Amino acid sequence: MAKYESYYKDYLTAIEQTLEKVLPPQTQHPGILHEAMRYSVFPGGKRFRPVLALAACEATGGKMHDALYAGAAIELIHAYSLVHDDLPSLDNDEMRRGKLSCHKRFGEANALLAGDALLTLAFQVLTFIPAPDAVKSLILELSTASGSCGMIGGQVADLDVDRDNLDLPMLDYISIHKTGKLIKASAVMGAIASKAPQTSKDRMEKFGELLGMAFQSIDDMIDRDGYAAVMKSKEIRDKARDLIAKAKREIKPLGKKAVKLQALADYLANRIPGRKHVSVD
Ligand code: GRG
Repeated sequence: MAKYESYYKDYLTAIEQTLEKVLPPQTQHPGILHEAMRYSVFPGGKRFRPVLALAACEATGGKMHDALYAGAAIELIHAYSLVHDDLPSLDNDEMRRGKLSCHKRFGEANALLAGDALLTLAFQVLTFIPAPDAVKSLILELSTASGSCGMIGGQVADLDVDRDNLDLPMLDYISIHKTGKLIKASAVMGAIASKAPQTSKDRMEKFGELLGMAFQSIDDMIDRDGYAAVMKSKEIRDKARDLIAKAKREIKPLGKKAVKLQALADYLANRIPGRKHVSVD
């Protein structure tokens, strides 16, 4: 597959433009807060979740532009979660994406508040979509995925876990909630944005779940964390490949419309450490 950045260039350009549009300029009062918000969003990482939302939207019959506000909202939630996760009371990370973490650059109070404001902005952005029924469904999906029974629930479980007695069910719970729910929501929100029928939303839900699990497994292999504590590298690799293969089978019936979604699954497969391109069909 062509390099991720060039293959998804049109998506990535549109996502950056949308984020640029919705984030208040740092010249707007309170400048320090808007600067900290922008600092945490630009330059971004892979933008995997909004890319997934746009690809899911196209795969289910929409145009990528239909999912831009949904994608931006998801990325704002992702950015807030990283800002808060880096705080001294959580992971206490000094660096993020090769630069100082938000609290190291702006102070702890400003980082906490920038995270709050990114979270709040995400839901405001969803109201820019001119379809009230879709907005309601998108708010429900995003709030459920990122709330106490989703991403935050997973983070709390991760904090609580006894690191000397890790087991697979607990790691699955953490992975599914902390990482998987927002990735699943990205796929489902793409389908909501395309006004897809329930069958397609169900398909995106399954696809997103599988991809979310694979994403965390691969991340743990790269970071030698999480699953890497209880599984051998080969086992995690096989598990990730199996999840991705299942995900790809799930969207096969969508045909050519899903070519970019299929490619996203391949992109993940290619992130599995220790291998060149693998076919996961
Ligand atoms: C503290 C509210 C709160 C939530 C914490 C998502 C999360 C939950 C914490 C972030 C830390 C972490 C390593 C989570 C696992 C999910 C994950 C792999 C995040 C990194 O996502 P990428 O790889 O990052 O998409 P980029 O930089 O590409 O955006």
